[in-house]
Amino acid sequence: SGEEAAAKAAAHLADTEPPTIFDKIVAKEIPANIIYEDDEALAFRDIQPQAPVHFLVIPKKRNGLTRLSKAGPEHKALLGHLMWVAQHVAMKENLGDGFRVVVNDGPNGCQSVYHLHLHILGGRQLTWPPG
Ligand code: D5M
Repeated sequence: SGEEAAAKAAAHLADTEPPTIFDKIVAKEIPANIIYEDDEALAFRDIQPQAPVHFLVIPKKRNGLTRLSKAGPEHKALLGHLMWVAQHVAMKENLGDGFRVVVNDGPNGCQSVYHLHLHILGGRQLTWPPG
């Protein structure tokens, strides 16, 4: 039924994990070097830059997306938007010669902040494979 489907969707969206430092950045409770903002997304410079240009793109509302592997069909539009923001800001940051987009997921992916974020790295010749 429609009711069941709605309950299922709500359960999937339930965000039971504790808030992270990124919520404080979204709320402007702690400072960040914000380089892009719209209704759904925020981009700011990483405090531990791994390249001359290194910024993060996050959804303002985590909405259950502690990590990429929590994504459901209801997140598809937001995920697409974050990718669009990544390249849009990369172009504003003069990364026309290329850049890298990284999502670390979970312990094996070395994720440290459990609020989905895209890393965008550029401004130098990157190497492959990563560590
Ligand atoms: O990466 C989490 C990233 O978040 C890591 O590169 C440091 C960065 N970080 C952590 N705290 C801050 C603040 N306060 N401002 C800017 N950047 C921050 P992960 O993929 O989870 O390993």
